[in-house]
Amino acid sequence: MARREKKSRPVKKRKGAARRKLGASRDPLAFRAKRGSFDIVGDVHGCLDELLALLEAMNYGVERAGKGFTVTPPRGRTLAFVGDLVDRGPAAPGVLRLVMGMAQAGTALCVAGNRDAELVRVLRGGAARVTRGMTRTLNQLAKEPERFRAAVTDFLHRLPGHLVLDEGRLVIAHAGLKEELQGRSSAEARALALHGDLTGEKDAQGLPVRRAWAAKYRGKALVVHGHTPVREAMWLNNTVNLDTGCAYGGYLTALRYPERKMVSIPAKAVYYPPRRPFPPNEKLRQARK
Ligand SMILES: [Mn+2]
Repeated sequence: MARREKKSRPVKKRKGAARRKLGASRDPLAFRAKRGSFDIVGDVHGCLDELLALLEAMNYGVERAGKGFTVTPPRGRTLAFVGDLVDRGPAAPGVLRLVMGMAQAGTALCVAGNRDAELVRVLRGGAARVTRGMTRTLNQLAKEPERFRAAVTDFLHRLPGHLVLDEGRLVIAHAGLKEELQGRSSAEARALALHGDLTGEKDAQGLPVRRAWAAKYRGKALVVHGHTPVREAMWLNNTVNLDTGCAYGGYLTALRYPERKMVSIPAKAVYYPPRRPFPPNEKLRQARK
């Protein structure tokens, strides 16, 4: 496991400061006191071109630095990701370089998606079967140096299951998270945040059936999530789904918080065929009742 960053990190005297580095712990409360403005990006799935266009549309400064990027957010803003950086799309290593670089610089936060966790399992040789979308990511990573794969494994493994931000007013979790589990570090909270509330059944397309947590959500914190592709960003109670299926030829979407403004970039191509058409939002809403 790559531990390089530990050696070079200066020791800070301020109490609790060490916790504020993403990856220092999986504590979902490590950034609870972080105020300011966030730009929260939905499931990227290796769609680097769209991510760069999205950053440009939000006035982030982006410079290429070798194989990576130096990204400068507009003053007072922090980028955040709902997870699923990898799988399916054309340029997972580039996406990882960008996010890892920003996390290291303290300009981006990220929570783990189920596909990110799956990639860690695969890279460690622990996955039972590898999907077609993940094979694509693995082929891309095979062209990278071993130390980059090690750094990716380490970075993704250390991602928190969810994050509480803005003094508890904002929660970011890949598949969302009910109020009782927000701020909890338990295995249950992590499993729900990464995979959703699975019933154990499969639908007609062979995809797992999930319980509709958002329809019942009455929590005070705004929960920003992804995981289930929808045609356009979907608000439901105090939750919002930002997975607009970029890898499937949809859009890459960000929520600007606290403004609650959406920014979307259309996918340049259908990178991966969807297993089922995205349901129109109205239908999805009715199905959740
Ligand atoms: Mn997902």
